[in-house]
Amino acid sequence: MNMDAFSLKGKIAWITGASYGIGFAIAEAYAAAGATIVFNDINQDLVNKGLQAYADKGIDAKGYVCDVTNEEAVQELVKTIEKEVGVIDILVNNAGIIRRIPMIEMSAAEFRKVIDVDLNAPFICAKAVIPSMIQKGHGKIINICSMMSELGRETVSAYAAAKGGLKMLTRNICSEYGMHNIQCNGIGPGYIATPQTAPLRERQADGSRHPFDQFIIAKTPAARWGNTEDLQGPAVFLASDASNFVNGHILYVDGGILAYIGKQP
Ligand code: NAP
Ligand code: GCO
Repeated sequence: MNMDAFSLKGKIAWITGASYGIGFAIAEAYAAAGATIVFNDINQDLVNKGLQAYADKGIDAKGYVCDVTNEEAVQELVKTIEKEVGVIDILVNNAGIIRRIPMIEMSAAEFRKVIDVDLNAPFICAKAVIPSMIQKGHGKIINICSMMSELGRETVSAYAAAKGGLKMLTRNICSEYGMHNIQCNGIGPGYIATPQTAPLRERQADGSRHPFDQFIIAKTPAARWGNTEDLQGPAVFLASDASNFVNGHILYVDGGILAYIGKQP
């Protein structure tokens, strides 16, 4: 086997919401594999923060301000990227939010906001890049799913509904566009130490670990939270030619959580 199959040389990768966190780590890995990095975030301050962070890593990334829930803005952004950088080979739908509210206390507006960012936006971004991928004869779409694509838990009804839907959107893009040599797969991270999960890991007043922190340690065979670097290899694989016959798959990178009943208290 030629290991160049794992290379991303000559490819243009657009990672949404990638000023920091999981998106940034994936972009860093793609750059190391040879890709040109394009990212967006929701405001200029975050884009500037991201540009500096990429520059600090020696990555000449292109950053744009774009709210991925705004279809007109996304269509315009893709046209700009195609003019200024080139046709997008790899889309990572990473941008996401979570609102941890008991369902019966959550407003419909709050529920819709999570669905808008975590499910409607991946549809909008994939719809914007697929026509050029068809013309080019190949494409890779990677949707960042979640444990909540498979499991529920208290207070994350909107997020679980969105991420469950994102799993099926992934399978449907595979089904509808696989004939054009477009592979659409998902990555399902376990519990990863990023700003999004910081509230679940806060030390208690007495210095003890957050109860949820202890819970995740007991639920994970690896007995640790994931870090963003744990996602880099799987993300490169799904973006590379090495996965050209992998389609509609959700690759869980969870340290074994989904396989494990949990450590006896
Ligand atoms: P994060 O630290 O909160 O970063 C999310 C990024 O998306 C932020 O830069 C955020 O900008 C951006 N964003 C939010 N709404 C946006 C919009 N409308 N348009 C453009 N950008 C937007 O989250 P993360 O932990 O890195 O998670 C990244 C992805 O992985 C999310 O889809 C999340 O659901 C998923 N995930 C995370 C974990 C985990 O344990 N951390 C596990 C499984 C899946 P702002 O700073 O302005 O919000
Ligand atoms: C939560 C967490 C999770 C993680 C991730 C797990 O409140 O349960 O935020 O949802 O973010 O999605 O895969």
